[in-house]
Amino acid sequence: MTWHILGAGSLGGLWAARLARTGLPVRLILRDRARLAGYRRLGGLTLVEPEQTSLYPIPAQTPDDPEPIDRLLLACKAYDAEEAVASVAARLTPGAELILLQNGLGSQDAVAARLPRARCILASSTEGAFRDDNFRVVFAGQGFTWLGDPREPTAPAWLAELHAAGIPHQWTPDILARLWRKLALNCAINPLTVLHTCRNGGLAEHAAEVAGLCDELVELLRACGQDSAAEDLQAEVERVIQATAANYSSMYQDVAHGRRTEIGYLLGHALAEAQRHDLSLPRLDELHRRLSAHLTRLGLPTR
Ligand code: KPL
Repeated sequence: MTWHILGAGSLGGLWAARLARTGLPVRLILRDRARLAGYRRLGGLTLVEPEQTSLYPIPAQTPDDPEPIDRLLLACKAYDAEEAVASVAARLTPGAELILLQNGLGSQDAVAARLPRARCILASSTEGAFRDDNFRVVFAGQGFTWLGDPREPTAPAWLAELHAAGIPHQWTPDILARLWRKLALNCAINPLTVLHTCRNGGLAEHAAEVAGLCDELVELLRACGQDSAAEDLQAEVERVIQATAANYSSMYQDVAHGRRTEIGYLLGHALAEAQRHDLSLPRLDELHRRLSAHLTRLGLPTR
């Protein structure tokens, strides 16, 4: 069965190249004809790895291509997910499967609500990759991808294809706990790196502020029934800060490049859930307010 991949950014490209070089059928879906023409001029997608750099001539198409889609990896930003899926909705076969590789929470429910007949598999990934040019992806760090479907615990047979392609992954019956845990880590780390203009490691100097946010995030996770995601959160946040001390967080990088952030699907989602549970979280509120003001000053969206 063909893998259609929508969103040829860093993670989409990383999956596409590894699946294609395993001999699996892969199609990239590119936004429009201009982008498709640019891709064809380059002759394919380049993946830069520590040991080798290779060009993969993966066939590509635009969203209006007539080819039916049975399996779609949606690898765009959270704020683009709904619109991206709408652009190919008419091509999805009955019972099509989607793998939603978005950060944070909120976009997955919005996509699933639009496609009640499709199976939506949620993914949470720590793989590191970035684009250093058009259709050129640099594999920056080993990571891991958790996959799961909150509505149907049976793992799909195509996980064997991920295994064959060397994509480190595991199926979990509790993907929401993984997504919530990652969301909490990102809420505790990413906004502060933007506001203090520092690498992740710089947050060691703001330990009390980080600890205060972790306390409120734990409260929130528990209120949302995510007790396992709440366990030892602060210790893990501190571990991640140490382990990724030299890195700039993804939100820091977005802001530094003048790109829209995923604030709405991280802090925004956390605070919307807090409100739904009548929970007052003053430190997270204040963080959201400061970050929003900062983004507004830079002319960037706050949602
Ligand atoms: O996921 C991350 C991000 O930057 O988005 C962390 C874990 C904070 C590492 O930088």
